[in-house]
Amino acid sequence: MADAPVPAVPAPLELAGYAPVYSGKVRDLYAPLDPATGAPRDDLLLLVASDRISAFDFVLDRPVPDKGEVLTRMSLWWFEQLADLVPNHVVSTDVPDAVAGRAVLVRRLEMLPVECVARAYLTGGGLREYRTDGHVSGLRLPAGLTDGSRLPEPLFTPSTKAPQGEHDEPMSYAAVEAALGPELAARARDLTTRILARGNEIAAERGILIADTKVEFGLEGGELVLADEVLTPDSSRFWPADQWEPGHPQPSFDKEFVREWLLSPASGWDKASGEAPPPLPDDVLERTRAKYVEAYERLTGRPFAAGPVA
Ligand code: PZK
Repeated sequence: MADAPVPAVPAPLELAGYAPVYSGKVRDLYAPLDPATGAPRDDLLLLVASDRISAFDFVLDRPVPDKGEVLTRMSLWWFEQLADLVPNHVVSTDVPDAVAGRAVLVRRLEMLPVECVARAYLTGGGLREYRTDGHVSGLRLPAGLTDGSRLPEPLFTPSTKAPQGEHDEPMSYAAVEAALGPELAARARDLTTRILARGNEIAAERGILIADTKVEFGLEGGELVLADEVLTPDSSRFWPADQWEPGHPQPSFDKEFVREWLLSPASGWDKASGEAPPPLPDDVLERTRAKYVEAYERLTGRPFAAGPVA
């Protein structure tokens, strides 16, 4: 018998009263069904964070317990911290029991066709651009910066929204203006950099640096509304502040144990093989869960407790 095709992502959960709309690598979107007609509503979405984790561009086989809840709560907390800067899409955290604590009902917005990225520290793709010609996203930077250097101020480094499985490509600011119009482009740029600056003002006092972040905006009545998850370790690079040392790649606050184990002889995995990584052992999953919880508790000053959002 022929093998069944291996799905890229698991089938989304069956949720009574909701229809699946879209599944990403680690999150799923549903539309609530109108109880009167049974038809999907076009004004609301249920955003569900799973416990899935990715590393080296693979979604790993085993979930990290409570990851979806920790990231959902962290994002909700950031929305509150940012509420004076930008409105957000949140409607309610009253969600089905099966996804309690890790789902949010949101307004369905017209999403911008641009990935809004800001960088406060130089690494990754920004560092590669800098090494090529001293510019990042068309902006000239001082000489002598290295991997992990703090930038004079957060930079807006937008990218294209690539189809799933492909990598986003850097986008010039002129291309953002062409896509959005100059007024909206300037507003998106200002908000994106201010969100990261505010994030770092808060996080640095609590031992976490946020190197860069990707935010999603939608439009409502011509105004930008902050959507999706914000300032989580899945949308941002979190670094432990006490280990920050420019000149080499910084350890990841959340994924360090995962990457370390996958690259160690214990995993038996060869990153260069193109093969999927093996399942993580229990202790690596447990220590990784503890890092997500630690990030949440340090940032918010609140103890993490699984269950419905109060
Ligand atoms: C929306 N995504 C990304 C998130 C996924 C994919 N408020 C909104 N209105 C309209 N669209 C979106 C949102 C939000 N947030 C977000 N794609 C569309 C995404 C989570 C799971 F599968």
